[in-house]
Amino acid sequence: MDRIVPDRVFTDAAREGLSASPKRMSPKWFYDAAGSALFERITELPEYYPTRTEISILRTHGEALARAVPAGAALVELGSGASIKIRLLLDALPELGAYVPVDISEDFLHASAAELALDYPALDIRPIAGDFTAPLDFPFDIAPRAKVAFFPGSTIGNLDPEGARRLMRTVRAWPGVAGFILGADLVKDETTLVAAYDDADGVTAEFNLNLLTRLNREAGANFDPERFAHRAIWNADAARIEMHLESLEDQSVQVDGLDVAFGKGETIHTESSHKYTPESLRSLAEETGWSCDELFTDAEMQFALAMLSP
Ligand code: AVJ
Repeated sequence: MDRIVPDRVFTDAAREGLSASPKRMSPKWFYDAAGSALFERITELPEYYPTRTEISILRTHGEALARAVPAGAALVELGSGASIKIRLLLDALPELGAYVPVDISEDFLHASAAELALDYPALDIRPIAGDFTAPLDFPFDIAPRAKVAFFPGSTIGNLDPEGARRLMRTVRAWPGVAGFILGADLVKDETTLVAAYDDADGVTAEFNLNLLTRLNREAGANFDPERFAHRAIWNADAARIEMHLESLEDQSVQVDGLDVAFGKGETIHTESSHKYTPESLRSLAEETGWSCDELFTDAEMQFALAMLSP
């Protein structure tokens, strides 16, 4: 069972989001076991450039990034998923005190931690299952240590500007905070952006539609995924890609006993993925009490990794 979130919390979020207008669900609900596995497939798609671009930046600048991590510190990764990128830093960090992966998908988190332990037997790995936008409960022996946050993948893009600032300030206030390595996807041409969220193989469509399957299983809903379609659009004013699930007909769905009516063409907004410019990323950092020591990008300026200090 990959439920760290009691069903009630998910069900209440569904009732609330599907009663709202426009209808919405937080993208954090994508990551049940099936959704986490689908996301890993997305990262390997030819159209989905962020993961491989960020990995190339990590390969090029891993040594410089590692220098921002004091000996004995805890490296805390927010939304650690399969814990793949961290390996590029770990190789340059023989004196790391602990690695603390934080992820909402509990089974996936523990499986990934176990796999990492096979390759790094001397590393103290201390997973925390949970939602990283809520205050983190560090284990007693981790709490007093120096900490560096690692938030790659542009997951910060899932937060609206207000939420992003809130998270930046929360991390800034961690006891012992010594740095922040932050990855963000950059604004670019619309064709490249839309293709990354609407791939030819339909993996992203499956990832989006999997939310309906999860609602059926965990929130007592009766969606027919065949009656919905995946949509990805670039909202230039808000500098974000939006994913929606569009109802292909007028229909009514039950969710935990609640009647939810859809008009044909009506959507559930399931994700926003905000894109930054080097300038907007620096401002986000500086407005929230960080100083930006380095901003590494790839040659095509597709993706940025910022090295911040308190
Ligand atoms: C995990 C939030 C970084 O926004 O690119 C990928 C999630 N959604 N394809 C992103 C996602 C659709 C991804 N993040």
